[in-house]
Amino acid sequence: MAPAVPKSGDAIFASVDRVNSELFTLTYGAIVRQLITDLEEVEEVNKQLDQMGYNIGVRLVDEFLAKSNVSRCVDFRETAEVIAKVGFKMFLGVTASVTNWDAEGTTCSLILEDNPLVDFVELPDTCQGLYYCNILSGVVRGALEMVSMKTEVTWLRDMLKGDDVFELQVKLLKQVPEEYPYKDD
Ligand code: MYR
Repeated sequence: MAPAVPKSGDAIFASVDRVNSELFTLTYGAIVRQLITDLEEVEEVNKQLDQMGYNIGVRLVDEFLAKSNVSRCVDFRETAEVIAKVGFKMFLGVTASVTNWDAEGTTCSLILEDNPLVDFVELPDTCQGLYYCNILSGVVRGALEMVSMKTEVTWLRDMLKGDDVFELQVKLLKQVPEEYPYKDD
């Protein structure tokens, strides 16, 4: 029998297309607000949001691979484009652009000009250290780990802190091919 309560975070990313996007945004806001109340320190809230996102990402990647039909990417550059154009579109309803590559092709930035998570949101002065969208960095990290890529994912720009866009830096730390779930044939 299906559990009465979904595992941590599952409901949040239950395909945006099937959920009214305002309800999605307000539900996420309510979760963040509750975490602030419960944990008190914004650093702890940041960690918790990241962990929730990670838990979602490791589960969501199966749905992504099944629905998107993307084939195995040849390199991290292609993976980044897939996340930005297909993954974000599928689960967040918006696309990102990929920029700021380093010379090695292992670090880039995903730029979001539009982010439905922050509609109606304004950070009070007491929450300036909050990475409100930290769930997204966790989702990307968790999903990539399931396709063999250990990454570090960091917010560099945040519209809630006055920046013109959201910039999520994704740094490839290590690839572990044996954990890759595809079968090559
Ligand atoms: C590959 O590199 O072989 C293809 C694997 C691409 C993994 C894409 C993971 C999707 C992440 C979705 C992020 C959604 C954020 C809202």
